[in-house]
Amino acid sequence: MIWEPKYETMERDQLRQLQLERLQSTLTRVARNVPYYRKAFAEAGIDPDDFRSLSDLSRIPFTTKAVLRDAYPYGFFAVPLREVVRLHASSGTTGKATVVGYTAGDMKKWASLVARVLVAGGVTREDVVQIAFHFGLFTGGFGFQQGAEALGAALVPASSGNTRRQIAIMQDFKTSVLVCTPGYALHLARVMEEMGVNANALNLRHGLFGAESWSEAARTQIEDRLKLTATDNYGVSEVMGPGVAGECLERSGLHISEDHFLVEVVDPATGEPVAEGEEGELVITTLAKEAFPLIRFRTGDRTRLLPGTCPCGRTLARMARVSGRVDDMLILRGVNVFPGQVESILLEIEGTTPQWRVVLDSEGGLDRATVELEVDENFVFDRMADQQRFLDTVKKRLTSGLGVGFDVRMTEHGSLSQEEGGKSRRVLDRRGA
Ligand code: DLL
Repeated sequence: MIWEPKYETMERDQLRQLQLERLQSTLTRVARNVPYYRKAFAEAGIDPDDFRSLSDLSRIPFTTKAVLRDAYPYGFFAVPLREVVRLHASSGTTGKATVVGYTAGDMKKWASLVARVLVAGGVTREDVVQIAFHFGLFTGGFGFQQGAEALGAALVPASSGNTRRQIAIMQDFKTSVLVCTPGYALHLARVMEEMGVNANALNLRHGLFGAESWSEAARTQIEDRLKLTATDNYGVSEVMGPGVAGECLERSGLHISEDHFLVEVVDPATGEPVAEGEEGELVITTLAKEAFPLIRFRTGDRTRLLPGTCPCGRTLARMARVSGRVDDMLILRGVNVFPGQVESILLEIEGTTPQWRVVLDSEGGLDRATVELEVDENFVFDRMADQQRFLDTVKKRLTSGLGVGFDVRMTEHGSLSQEEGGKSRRVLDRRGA
């Protein structure tokens, strides 16, 4: 099923025309109402009325997270506060958060865009949807709540944490769809196993996971252990929250709601567009937001646009799964390493778990990277020598796969588990300490 076929299967030419019209009106609105854009357009000699083609966009400067932070809290709002009906904030792991606002019209559109993602992931109005994202300033919980309600599914706002209770709810309410971070899904699977709950006896059919990077290996583990079909969905609070892009059941790329978001992929170093289909930083311009429109927002996320059409019938372009952040890229002795690559290698090795992190230290001016990892509880080492062999294997695979040496250390079970329902922190950088 497709939630809004009129837009999700629109002819590409028509879609481009719609994007251009919406872009023109967004530019006019921000030039009038957001001082930062008024000034930036004036400096770049841009008159929104002269905007004739989507390619003119490249003349407009980028909007960065730093600029948004400087305008804290309301400097980028394009409507007066009295028209705002909801406020959220980006998770703000570095420094101050960014406050984002929504008008009543924005809320309606947001609900619809999340419903698109839910439907693409296999959800119907017959489903019982348990949302184990945090409900609060984070956009995950409330974003999915609105989407599930717009769709007409039975929504269970379980929120994050209290894992045993989540599992009891799943059993008693006959939850058929789980929505949370992939890290929390794995945590749920582990606690379920500890409790002796058989996933086959649950009603789970589909799982929609997002808000952090996860690998195909993590997907396989989630599917095997929770007995559901797992899809990836992507969003950014500054841009809206969840509902920006999501996989359909083909699971070959995330369909971007291009009638609402104009995307570019640029070289993070130069800001120039990459060649078609190449990986780079995703840049998003909102096309229909009223309270908090953004022009050429640099997400910091690495992805690429996929060629070809999708058999599901949607004509919306697809992006590859986010491979990592532009800014958590580790440079170790000149070699670029992304956390997603580390995870892919780790999870191919029997006995590893998705609970891991890289700790960076500086030793005599040289970077030292140590991968700390929790080993699967059921993976018992009979002899010390077996444990050493395991660690050596991990070390060898990381080194040959990534082209740079790593130390590997096992940590106590549970020591790296992320805060319940929260996002995992993959990198601990102690080099400057
Ligand atoms: O994480 C919005 C969201 C909520 C998306 C629920 C999906 C589901 P922020 O807290 O602002 O918003 O974090 C946005 O999270 O720039 C990415 O780096 C990362 N991210 C989000 N979805 C994915 C994904 C929400 N599917 C930041 N894969 C983004 C990889 C993701 N990274």
